Amino acid sequence: KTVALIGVPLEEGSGRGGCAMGPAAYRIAGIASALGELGYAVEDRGDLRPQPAADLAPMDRAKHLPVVGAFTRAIEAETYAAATSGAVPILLGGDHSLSMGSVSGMARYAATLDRPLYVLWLDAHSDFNAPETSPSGNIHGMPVAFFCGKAEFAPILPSDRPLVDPRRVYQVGIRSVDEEERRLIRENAVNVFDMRAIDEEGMGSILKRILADVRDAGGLLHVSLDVDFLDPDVAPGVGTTVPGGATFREAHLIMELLHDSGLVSSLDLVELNPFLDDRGRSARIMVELAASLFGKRILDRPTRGG
Ligand code: DIR
Ligand code: MN
Ligand code: MN
Ligand code: MN
Repeated sequence: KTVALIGVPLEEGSGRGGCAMGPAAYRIAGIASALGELGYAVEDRGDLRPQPAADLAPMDRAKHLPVVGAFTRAIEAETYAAATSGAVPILLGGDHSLSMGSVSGMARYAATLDRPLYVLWLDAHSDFNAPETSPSGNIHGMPVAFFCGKAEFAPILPSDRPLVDPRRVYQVGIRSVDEEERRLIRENAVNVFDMRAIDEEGMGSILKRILADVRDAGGLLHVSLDVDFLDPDVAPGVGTTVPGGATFREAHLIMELLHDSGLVSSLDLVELNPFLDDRGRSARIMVELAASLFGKRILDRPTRGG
């Protein structure tokens, strides 16, 4: 089995500098050897470095659109190519606007298999703004609306591309939603599990329900992990920390359940800002979580219920 590392030194979607150093930090934190030790063939495809798209006019309400749009196109193509070659694409971000490309690429791949694409969005934020609703104009707050076809703010990708059904998007860890964005996620029936749901129901029980939905539908599952899903005490290396986040144990449990499910087709690691990190701690935690998702475990345990 092959995993393909795709570096995305993109920070223009986030409104501040630093995320462009993310791919380098993941490589220094040992992502390739961590996955290699688990028995995977690791294919590092290097970093994408597209020129800004000359055909995309700048927009006030979607900052740095020519850069983000050019990345979206390159990421979509590279993710699709990696998946088609039989590898599991792992996007090393870069800010969360990169998911416009990675999820769109996986949606195209899933369509060739005639299987539905599901998305597990692990984040403090819903990232369902459109340019008209965003209070910041930062595109990293818009990727879910984009790949669901609910924020077509420029001709970035072909208009007839496969979209993700928002009812197949599961958001876990949510604790910061903008006023207008709240209306959009409700209208579009996105599945949102906020921190209260996690506290009341438990992370394991929520994840098992989500995975059962994906399995029953014969779906592929794309996982998008934003560093700010984690509590700021666990992972400080991110520009948009929100108090009350997931613990390391909750995140680790998710990763092990994802591995056991065998459903994960692709992964984004996003929003790491090494400039804000504490001696590489957040980068190492993200690598540890990725390794758990790909099968690293503390103890062997008997498979329960097949
Ligand atoms: C806020 C912050 N909802 C915005 N979003 C994100 O600017 O749209 N922060 N994704 O990480
Ligand atoms: Mn995000
Ligand atoms: Mn976030
Ligand atoms: Mn582990």
